[in-house]
Amino acid sequence: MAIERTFSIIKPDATERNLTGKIIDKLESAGLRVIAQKRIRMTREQAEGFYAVHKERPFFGELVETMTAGPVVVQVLEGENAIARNREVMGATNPKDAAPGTIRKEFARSIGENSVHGSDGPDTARQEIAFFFTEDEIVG
Ligand code: DAT
Ligand code: MG
Repeated sequence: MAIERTFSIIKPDATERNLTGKIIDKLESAGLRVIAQKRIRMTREQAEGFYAVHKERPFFGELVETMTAGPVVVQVLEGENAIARNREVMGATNPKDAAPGTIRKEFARSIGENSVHGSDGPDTARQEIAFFFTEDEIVG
């Protein structure tokens, strides 16, 4: 299995409840290494650009509000099969459907405030990493 990189966000609902460390523990325990990380406040423009693929969806306004409601922690994760592995440890988008032990099952408040983002494929992973990080900020 190839070593991959993926992009992750610890969302405002989680930073607000001081869950950053618990979430990182879940990621690291799943075999993912944090090779870049910073805590930022996402601007409205960044949130709209990052989630542009969803701009026609009925929840887009709520999504942008949620992502700009407080600080986020953006990360690059590296590991074997990192993209799928991260999606697995995150759990389903709706915490009601998330498997036991996943981040969203344990921590998410709702489908909108679901604690984490993770890239869904190799192309989005590359784009999303480049959206928030320069190469020199990534220490593999
Ligand atoms: P995921 O974050 O699991 O990749 P997605 O890409 O379909 O899910 O949606 C992006 C985010 O948008 C999701 O994490 C939370 C929000 N969202 C998705 N569906 C929603 C809904 N029906 N109501 C409110 N927010 C929603
Ligand atoms: Mg998605």
